[in-house]
Amino acid sequence: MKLISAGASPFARKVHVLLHETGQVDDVEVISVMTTPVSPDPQVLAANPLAKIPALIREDGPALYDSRVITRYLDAHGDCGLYPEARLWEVLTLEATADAIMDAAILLTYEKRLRPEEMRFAAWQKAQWSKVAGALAAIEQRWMSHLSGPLDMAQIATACALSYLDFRHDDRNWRQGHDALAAWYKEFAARDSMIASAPE
Ligand SMILES: N[C@@H](CCC(=O)N[C@@H](CS)C(=O)NCC(=O)O)C(=O)O
Repeated sequence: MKLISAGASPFARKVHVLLHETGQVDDVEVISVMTTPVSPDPQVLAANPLAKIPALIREDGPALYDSRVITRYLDAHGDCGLYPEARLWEVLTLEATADAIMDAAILLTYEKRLRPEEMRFAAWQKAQWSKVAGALAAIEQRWMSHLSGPLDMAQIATACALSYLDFRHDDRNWRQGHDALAAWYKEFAARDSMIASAPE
């Protein structure tokens, strides 16, 4: 299998952390690309019509895309149990919450790095950050006991989302008002899988 990826992508990092945690690193060759909405990489486009990473190229079927599809596939492939049946809907909902943090944070990154200064829209930026803030508050209030349970894909996604906030939006100080989540993340970030996949 080949994984189209980029070092800075939190969505791709979910896949890398899963591969490390489940001993599947050697099953996947990583193809690193640089892609943006305004300058899509041709290899990404060939694998995913939406031109987004990650994408997983398989020998026995069409390329898979959307990180949640890839992680679910690799979890099944390695029989890893990161989507446990007994907690499936909780895992999927928390993973979706973490992915939504990434979506809003990435849009803010594109706004800062790609959009010409005179075209930036402060109210829209504020709205994107309010999605991040709402998701952080919900996790802090409702999901801490889930986060401290056995390892699953929702925990991995949450850690990748928080790390991306540090990486690109450090100035927003996401830890403020989220003490429990910050403490949980500090511990999770020390895992070998997180260190091995840290953004470049
Ligand atoms: N829902 C997708 C989101 C993936 C995504 O937004 N990836 C970003 C990089 S972190 C990307 O490829 N952006 C290029 C674009 O939007 O055209 C997933 O979970 O894989």
